[in-house]
Amino acid sequence: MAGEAQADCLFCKIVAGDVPATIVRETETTVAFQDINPQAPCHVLVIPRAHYHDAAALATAEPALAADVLREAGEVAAQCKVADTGYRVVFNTGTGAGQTVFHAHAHVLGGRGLQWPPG
Ligand code: IU
Repeated sequence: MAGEAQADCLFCKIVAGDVPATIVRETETTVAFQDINPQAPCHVLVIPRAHYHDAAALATAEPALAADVLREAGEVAAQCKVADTGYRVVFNTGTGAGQTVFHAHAHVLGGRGLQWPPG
């Protein structure tokens, strides 16, 4: 069923506490944790607790939950103290765009200059 935890999903395991992560914020519907391979001084992933393959699937099935993830991205940026200087929220979607973990997640990146267009 849509949104159900998947036994083979790394991020579902982080939500369940079965895989360790450095959690920086939690809400009833989301978890935010440090990316294990940070690409910026602030690099935090915000995920819905429920499992969706990618951001589009999440937004289609549960738009309010997608909004929770976006709101939390802003809270993370404030907590990282990058909200004023600027930060980026990225949803890699599909292997061609670099998605490697197929549980919807927002990358919150900040604390350094960010180039445009992204690579
Ligand atoms: P992507 O957009 O699917 O490529 O992002 C997945 C991210 O998950 C990537 O930045 C990894 O560094 C990160 N990550 C993690 O934080 N902890 C892990 O155990 C694994 C990946 I595997």
